[in-house]
Amino acid sequence: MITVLAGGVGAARYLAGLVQVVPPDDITAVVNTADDVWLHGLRICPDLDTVTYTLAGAVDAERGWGLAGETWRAVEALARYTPVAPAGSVAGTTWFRLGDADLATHLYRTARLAEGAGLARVTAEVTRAWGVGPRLLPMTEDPVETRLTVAEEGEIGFQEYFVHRRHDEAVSAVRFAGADRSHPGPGVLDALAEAERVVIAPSNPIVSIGPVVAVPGVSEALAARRADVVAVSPIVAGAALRGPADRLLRGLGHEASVVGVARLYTAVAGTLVLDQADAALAGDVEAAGVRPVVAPTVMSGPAEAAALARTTLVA
Ligand code: FO1
Repeated sequence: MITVLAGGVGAARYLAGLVQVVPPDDITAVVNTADDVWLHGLRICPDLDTVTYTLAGAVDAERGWGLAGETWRAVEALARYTPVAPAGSVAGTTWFRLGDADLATHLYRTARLAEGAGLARVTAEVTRAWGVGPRLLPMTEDPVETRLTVAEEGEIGFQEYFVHRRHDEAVSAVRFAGADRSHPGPGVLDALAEAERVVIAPSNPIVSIGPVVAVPGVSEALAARRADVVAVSPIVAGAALRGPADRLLRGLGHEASVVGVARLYTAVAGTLVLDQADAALAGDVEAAGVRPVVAPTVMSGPAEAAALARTTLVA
């Protein structure tokens, strides 16, 4: 079994490569849930859904999230109510766009949670409905929420930062509210202990992998078998391939480079796969206490994703 620590788009693409080289039912992904939101009375789990839709071959490939061929009639109809919603109400929120077909996933999940099912069980049902082979485990079933401190207002929620403000704001602190009281989701610690290899996907180390590692017991489980843990840098030539990872790293006082990533992962990963563009920094990664493996990491298509997956298996 291979266990993968996963955020959203980068992890989903890596997993789509991994299923080409390993039997899908040998793969477990432990997925970030600190991006989750309750909106319109619905529980939305963006990273779980991004991974599910990608592995099902149903994702909108250009956006990287949501469903291909999606329509937006519900959210467009909701816009009628936005002007009448009183100050402080989120009922008329349309900046977080829920597609018509995607809504079905949130409806099903929310109804099952209301019936008393845990998120791990509901996730297994959702992935089964989509014919997804790998097992997706929520990092926790407890509420954990990424909160970011921005210059003027103080703390804001993750989707407010990421979607509403287009991650275009300086962040001086990040915390995972509730993480200290949370418990690993069902199966998570076993998946970390029993895997032949644990891969930290090329996801944002601060806001995607950070929350997973902040769940009590996870960093200890990784540290206990650090030699079998291989991380993939999401930073290539000093920049994130998508999203705000480079700016977040700098804002929080880290180096926005493979060396900064290596320093963050030193306690939990024995090996870091870095792109050929960063080959000159391999010595500095080694000096940070992580064994560097230089290989192509940019997943421009399915063949490149499969090649990266192969690299992480032999690294
Ligand atoms: N990302 C956006 O940039 N804009 C959106 O309106 C948006 C809606 C959305 C709805 C459901 C879902 O599962 C994901 C959605 N995302 C949207 C992506 C999401 O914000 C990010 O994928 C993650 O939270 C970061 O990993």
